[in-house]
Amino acid sequence: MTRLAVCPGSFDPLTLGHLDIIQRAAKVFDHIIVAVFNNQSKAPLFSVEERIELIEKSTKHIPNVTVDHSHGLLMDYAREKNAQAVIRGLRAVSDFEYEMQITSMNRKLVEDIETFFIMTNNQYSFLSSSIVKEVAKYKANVSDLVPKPVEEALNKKYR
Ligand code: COD
Repeated sequence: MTRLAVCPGSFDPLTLGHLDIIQRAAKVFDHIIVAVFNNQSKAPLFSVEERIELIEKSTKHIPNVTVDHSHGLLMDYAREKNAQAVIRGLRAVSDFEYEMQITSMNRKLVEDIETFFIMTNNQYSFLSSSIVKEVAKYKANVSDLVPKPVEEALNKKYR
């Protein structure tokens, strides 16, 4: 049986922290779908199409990763794709409460798709898309925070 996992997120934009989680998950599962969702509580900088393109460019070295998007519920999407798992990244204890709440609700919606948490590499534990956007806006160097295609896209946005 092919082990398929969905890696959901806003990815606005993809950071090296996200990429770290995707790479780790891709070693464990046969196939990973990185799925872009709009988080209703965040106003996006990049359109869904831009985010997909940036993730595709940044993950092209990982053969078992594909990129998709959805406007619906995560668990409906995961079930539709016949996924066995949802992957979430954890940076610090502060992520835990939010993730636990979401995971409990997702499990109530669909019982038999497990959520797996992967701890990020320590060097990315402070990193978030919001922090990256904040510093990029002031033209700081973000080359060690995001993949090259994202760095170029941020430079263009804030030129
Ligand atoms: N290191 C490791 N992991 C990281 C890092 C980092 N530096 N930064 C972020 N992550 C992890 C996050 O913890 C998360 O697991 C993933 O990477 C994506 O992060 P974000 O910030 O891009 O995405 P989120 O958390 O905004 O995504 C939330 C969703 C869009 C997935 C969520 O809102 C959702 O499922 N929406 C669909 C509607 C739905 O089903 N809602 C019901 C929920 S109960």
